[in-house]
Amino acid sequence: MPDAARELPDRLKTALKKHAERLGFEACGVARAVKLDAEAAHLEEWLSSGRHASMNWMTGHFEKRIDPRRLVPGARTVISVLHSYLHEDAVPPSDPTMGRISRYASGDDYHFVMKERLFELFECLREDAGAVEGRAFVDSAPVMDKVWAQRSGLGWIGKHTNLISRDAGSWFFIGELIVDIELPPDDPATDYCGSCTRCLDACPTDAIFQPYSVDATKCISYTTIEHRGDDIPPDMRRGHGNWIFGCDICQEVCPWNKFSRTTREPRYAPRPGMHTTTLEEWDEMDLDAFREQFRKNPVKRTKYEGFKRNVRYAMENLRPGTEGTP
Ligand code: B12
Ligand code: SF4
Ligand code: SF4
Repeated sequence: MPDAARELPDRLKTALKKHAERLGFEACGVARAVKLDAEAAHLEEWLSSGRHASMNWMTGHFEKRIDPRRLVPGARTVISVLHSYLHEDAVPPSDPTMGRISRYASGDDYHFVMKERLFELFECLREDAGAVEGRAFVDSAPVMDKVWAQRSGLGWIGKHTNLISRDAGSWFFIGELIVDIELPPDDPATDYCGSCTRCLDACPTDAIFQPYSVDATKCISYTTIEHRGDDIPPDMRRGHGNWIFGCDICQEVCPWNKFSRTTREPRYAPRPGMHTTTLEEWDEMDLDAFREQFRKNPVKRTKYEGFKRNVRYAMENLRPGTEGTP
């Protein structure tokens, strides 16, 4: 390939990373759009062991999930970005009479916010490169977000199974542009967990059943967000403590989060009351107030009944021995 032809993709990639920085992303990296073989085996094993619990949407579109070219015809490159949601006022309270809502759910729903930013990034790429076809994804389709970010050199998948960056910790969302032009790929990131086991030791429900594997049926994030119904076993409910939406424990104890970065996205700022409301106050919240508080916010995913159930479990945990009583 002549030098000039080789230089163009390099220049496009450098420009793309600058645009991403300016748009508020913590990092941006590039990988070749190929079939994921090793990861497909892990996914298959995870699904066949029932670790996905009731998330049956994880079983669909297997071929698309492990091959971006099946999802976006003509795909040649996966561009991954990290978007921090860490905010200094988003600290779930440790006082057991207060409800703990995961940091990621403090402000506006990332699906909308990040997608908008990704479209802006796509426009920048089109302005620089000319005709580019592709799609933007934010946890919105069968795409293995963490795998692509790892392959793009943005970080490694830690033993708690979240992606960790050496210079941005793990308090971020991941999104992608899958496009039909070729850009020079970045080197994949290496694993820096070493002999650490803090996340495995701290998980109150032993959901990280072996390093790099989470059993959703035991994960508080699953039981408080995705699980429908009031049939969560008592020992699992006790593990919730005062978490009423999601769980941040495995990331709170991770030493790499001392390198995390505060978000530059104003829409991720915590809404009033998110981290300062008592369980009793949450328990008194009626349906209209719930709709108002969590409009365009991740908490609405668990629905009013699920949220009230979570609050009730957390209140039972204040009075041990009462779980399961009506
Ligand atoms: C399903 C899902 C969940 C499920 C299952 C979690 C899980 N670990 O899979 C539940 C509801 C529990 C969940 C919880 C959370 N989630 Co979630 N979730 C997803 C989703 C939709 C798919 C993940 C997936 O593919 N799982 C399938 C299994 C097979 O993959 P895996 O556990 O990641 O395993 C990989 C490796 O660990 C490895 N592996 C697996 N087994 C083994 C075994 C061995 C021996 C080895 C060596 C390797 C290995 O291979 C797999 C593939 O590479 C992604 C979005 C997306 N589209 O990717 C978000 C996503 C992973 N979630 C996210 C977040 C923020 C969370 C929470 C932090 C939210 C919270 N605070 O409550 C928690 C974290 C819990 C945790 N410790 O994982 C972010 C993570 C951002 C980041 N920094 O990594 C994502 C990427 C969404 C996004 N776009 O930003 N989530
Ligand atoms: S999110 Fe909570 S319950 Fe799930 S693996 Fe991490 S520490 Fe365990
Ligand atoms: S707590 Fe330790 S083992 Fe767990 S993800 Fe962080 S560095 Fe890896």
